[in-house]
Amino acid sequence: MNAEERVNEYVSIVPNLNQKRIQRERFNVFFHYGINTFTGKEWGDGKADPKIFDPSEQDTDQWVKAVKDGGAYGVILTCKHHDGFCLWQTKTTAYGVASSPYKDGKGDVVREVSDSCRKYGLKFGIYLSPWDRNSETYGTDKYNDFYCAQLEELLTGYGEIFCVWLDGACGSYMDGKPKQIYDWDRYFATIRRLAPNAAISNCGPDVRWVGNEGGIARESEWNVVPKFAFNIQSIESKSQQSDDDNFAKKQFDITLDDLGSREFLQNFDSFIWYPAEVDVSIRPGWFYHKAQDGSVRSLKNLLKIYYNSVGGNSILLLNIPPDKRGLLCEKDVERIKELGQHIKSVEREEVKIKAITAPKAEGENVIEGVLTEEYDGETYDAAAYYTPAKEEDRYEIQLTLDGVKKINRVKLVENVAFSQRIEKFEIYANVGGKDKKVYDGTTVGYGRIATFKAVNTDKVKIVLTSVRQRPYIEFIGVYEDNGVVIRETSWQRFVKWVHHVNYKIYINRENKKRKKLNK
Ligand code: FUL
Repeated sequence: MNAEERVNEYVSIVPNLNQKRIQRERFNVFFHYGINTFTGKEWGDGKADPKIFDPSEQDTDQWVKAVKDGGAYGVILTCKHHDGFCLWQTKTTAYGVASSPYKDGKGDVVREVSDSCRKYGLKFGIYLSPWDRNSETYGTDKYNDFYCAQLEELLTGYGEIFCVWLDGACGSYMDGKPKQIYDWDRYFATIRRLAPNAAISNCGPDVRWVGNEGGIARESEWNVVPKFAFNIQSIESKSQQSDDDNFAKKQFDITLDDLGSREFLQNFDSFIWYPAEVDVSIRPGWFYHKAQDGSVRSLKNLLKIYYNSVGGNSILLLNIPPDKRGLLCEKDVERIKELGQHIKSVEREEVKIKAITAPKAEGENVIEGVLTEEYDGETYDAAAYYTPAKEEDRYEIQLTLDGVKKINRVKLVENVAFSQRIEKFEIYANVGGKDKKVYDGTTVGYGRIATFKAVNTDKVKIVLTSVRQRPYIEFIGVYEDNGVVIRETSWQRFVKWVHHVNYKIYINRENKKRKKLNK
């Protein structure tokens, strides 16, 4: 492919409906809950006595109401973690709530959480760990039947499922068992058949793990990435069998700093739409530990994660673990409520735009279309958007605000039905008759919230300085200062720069190795 063919190829890649849905909603909550909640472990060995699962005050309404107030759209429950303990009434094993004293063995946590979700209007999703340290069949072919039977129970018994979160962990060696060969294709087919509207996340084809569990999204997050970004996960969890030359062929991994720039894509021939998800816990652990009550993330920290992920073209999955009582801890509830209040205040802070101008539009897709953020409830496509009639090197969009306002954020959304096109942009605020640059940005995709030091202005200019092809812009919003500025410190910028330089050195070395191998 020559350069032009390449760009044509990149912008032809667009999301499927499940991806569009989860990208629109963007913010979900994880509940890590199970036998580990009672043993205090993060990874159970599958041997803990089910009798210790005995929450005294379990109230899933409290969980779901709290996260709804927090601004989340859906929840994902660890129906079974690596220990194999099942939170639902399953026919596949006795290891689960049925053998616990909870509700005399008649309780069903999956039912309770999914019912609470329906009651409060949140979506419900499942986490079902493929790694199972309790199942006798683990490490054999039969385990794939067992796992699919569990999927079937969960996907047919609890109403609409919006997401199936597949964890790639596979630590058979820890229990002296043979390596389990997960039949991923069969798992995916089972999910598509029984829950066609569910996005398959993490080790699935719809949503990509961002590459860390610390709440950090890339500065430039791309949705169009090389196909390996998906394959490698399944390959990795199936492999590690021997140190053969297959290993040497694997030069790139999904945790790299850059997965989608033109420079990087040049190394590959096939591409997919694969949006990133940032999964992170509100506490140091995924499960509840009393000793961590003092380490709940601060609002400032959560906001940083929020602006980084939701404001940086990624999905956010924030974990809040219920405690031994079967309740979310008061501190966590308070924190998530504060986050929700912040998210909700954003609408009130949107500044009215008096006038907007941009290069001549193509047909009906006039610039005024970007002033509303509406989409069709079935196709999840934008109701209105702007696209310029001509291909140009740069595009300037001028906004006149309804009077002088103190602003500190600008939100940009691309219409991803036409892929992701913006590579670089700048934002200027007119101060004392002069344009002052307030932000230098890269990717936009299905959402970029540019945050900057508050400035008093009545005119804002957005300049797109590099695009793959003429842009399709769905929304532009300008927001008044709400006192929270989530900017990087110079130290953070420095650390990022060092990281970037290291990465460039790494890529160069890998490219050289690759060339050698190909010779
Ligand atoms: C990891 C697991 O090992 C952790 O326990 C947690 O569930 C996290 C979300 O995924 O792979």
